[in-house]
Amino acid sequence: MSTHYKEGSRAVAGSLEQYCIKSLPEAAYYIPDFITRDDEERLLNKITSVPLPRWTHLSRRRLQTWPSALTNSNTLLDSPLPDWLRSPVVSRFTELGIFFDSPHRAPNHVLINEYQPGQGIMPHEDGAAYYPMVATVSIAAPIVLDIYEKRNDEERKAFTTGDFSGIHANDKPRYRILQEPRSLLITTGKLYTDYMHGIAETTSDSDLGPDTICNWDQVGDTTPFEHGSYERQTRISLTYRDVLRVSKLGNTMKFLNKR
Ligand SMILES: O=C(O)CCC(=O)C(=O)O
Repeated sequence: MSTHYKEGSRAVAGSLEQYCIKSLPEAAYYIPDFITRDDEERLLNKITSVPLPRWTHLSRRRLQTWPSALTNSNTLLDSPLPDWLRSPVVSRFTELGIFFDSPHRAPNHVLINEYQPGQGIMPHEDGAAYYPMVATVSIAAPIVLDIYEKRNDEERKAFTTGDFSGIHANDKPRYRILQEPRSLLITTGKLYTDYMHGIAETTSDSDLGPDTICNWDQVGDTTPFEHGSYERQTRISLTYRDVLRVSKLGNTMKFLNKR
């Protein structure tokens, strides 16, 4: 069993390695055309046809949480992801060996963020509730993800407590990753734990090119960006994670409801 596991890990590292963004600290992987246009359309249809209360409206974006939000103690009530979020995405993760080493060997939680032009997300870190790996499928439009260094304790604290008073976080990002629709971006390791990420609130992403975008040579098609910028359109991300603490209470409640 353990031998098989080790062999698997080596194979995984081999197949993922070709997608590694080499100019970043360890580690990020970018895979253009991870899903097909049909897959993208199916996901879009599902996401946009859920009942309105499924969306949480935030000031700068809206959000769906699957299968449910975490409890106050960062625990997930055990419940499977719906089929449309599992197939084909999670089966492709399995083929690539992503989440192979995570506690549940697969993602159990998905956040779906929708950004209109001009919307974004403040630089932040994803925190300790999750195994340190995020796999992000982008759909509908491109967007640039900014990566920031965490520089001091005060800033670290602000991002943990959410109290940004006294923090001037408008420094330039250290790295920028261009995410095309249908692509997959995986961040893990030191890049996950020691850096923050965010999306600028802008109506156009500019200054795009080989010197400013760290995955430029891995972008599937640079034609839309050849003038160095593009106008934002509505972009949706699906971020897959493995929540460390899972309570069986979720299944018990479902059982009781069925009786
Ligand atoms: O939409 C994205 O690509 C980033 C989302 C994000 O930062 C998060 O869910 O923590």
